[in-house]
Amino acid sequence: MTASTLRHDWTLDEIESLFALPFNDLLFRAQSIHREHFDPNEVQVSTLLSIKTGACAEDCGYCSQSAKHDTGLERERLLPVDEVVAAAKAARDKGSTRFCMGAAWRNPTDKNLDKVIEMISAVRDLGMETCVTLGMLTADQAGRLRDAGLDYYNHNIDTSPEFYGNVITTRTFQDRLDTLDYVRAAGINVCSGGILGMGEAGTDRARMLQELANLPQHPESVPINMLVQVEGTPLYGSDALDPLDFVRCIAVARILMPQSHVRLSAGRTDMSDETQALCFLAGANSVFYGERLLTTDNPGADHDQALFERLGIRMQEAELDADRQACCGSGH
Ligand code: SAM
Ligand code: DTB
Ligand code: SF4
Repeated sequence: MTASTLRHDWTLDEIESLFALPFNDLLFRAQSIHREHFDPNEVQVSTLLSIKTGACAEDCGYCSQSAKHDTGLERERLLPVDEVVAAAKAARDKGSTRFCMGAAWRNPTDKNLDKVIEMISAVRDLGMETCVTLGMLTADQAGRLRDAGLDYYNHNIDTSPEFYGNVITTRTFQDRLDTLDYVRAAGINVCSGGILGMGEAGTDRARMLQELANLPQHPESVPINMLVQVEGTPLYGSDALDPLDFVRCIAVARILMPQSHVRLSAGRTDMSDETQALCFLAGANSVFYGERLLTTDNPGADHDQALFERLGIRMQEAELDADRQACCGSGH
């Protein structure tokens, strides 16, 4: 299948029919498509760092960092560049190839962006791929990030347009799409996905994937998060999702967006190794790696290395362009 045959016209009925397939049929189909486009035994690994923590003006119902929820999280100002570089080096030394820096902002100011651009340059110089997630951007800010050499911008649509207002009231679904447009137009790789287990219906999961798959270009990276329940957030106490429904969602994402990296993202500490193995079989080929996500725990690198070994999975090398290969090598 070439890029030109990728579909962007999936109907809700088609997607719901995929979800309704017997589990084995769905996984077989997803794994077959996965193998057409990727090495089935290779997983991309990214490491997260919260570069500005807490006191966020948005009210996202799942998030530990909203100023509107009392989660006991200690707020931190923007980290100094040398601390960010030290964390990136440590991640690189453990085999991570992409460093994702997250800030609890509704949107960055231009001054904020100057500092983040310094961080991007310094992390690039380590031979790592760079990703940032800073909230809403203007078209001009997206251009500045592109000029700084940023590889990926993460901005999740989080859920279906219909369920969105149940989770977030301080911005609209359309605001998210607008930022994704600016990022795409600037020529930065798009990382966009969502969260499962927030009390959404099956149709909302299908609608969320439909929105992602029917973007003019599929996001290069699609993080599928299982809600990490944080005490003090409105979504704390939501009914847990059946792990097999999570696996189904990964499989459908793989079928709809065959060339994208589908990331088994937050929530892995609450998943068995066997559930994670099923996610890889369903076509997940990326994870967050390292003991911390942004403010919550992730399985440690040792645990993941042992799991990869049990499954015969290799960690993917960084995909740097020729100039950066010459200057920085593979980063190891
Ligand atoms: N403030 C920026 C924004 O919202 O785009 C960037 C950081 S924000 C923490 C990045 C993404 O992490 C959110 O869009 C959401 O999908 C995911 N996320 C945040 N808290 C989560 C949680 N408790 N469980 C699962 N995913 C979560
Ligand atoms: C994404 O989809 N998940 C990551 C990343 N993109 C920025 C964040 C997960 C955050 C989980 C909760 C926390 O650690 O605060
Ligand atoms: Fe702020 Fe992002 Fe958390 Fe929403 S998800 S409260 S925008 S840090």
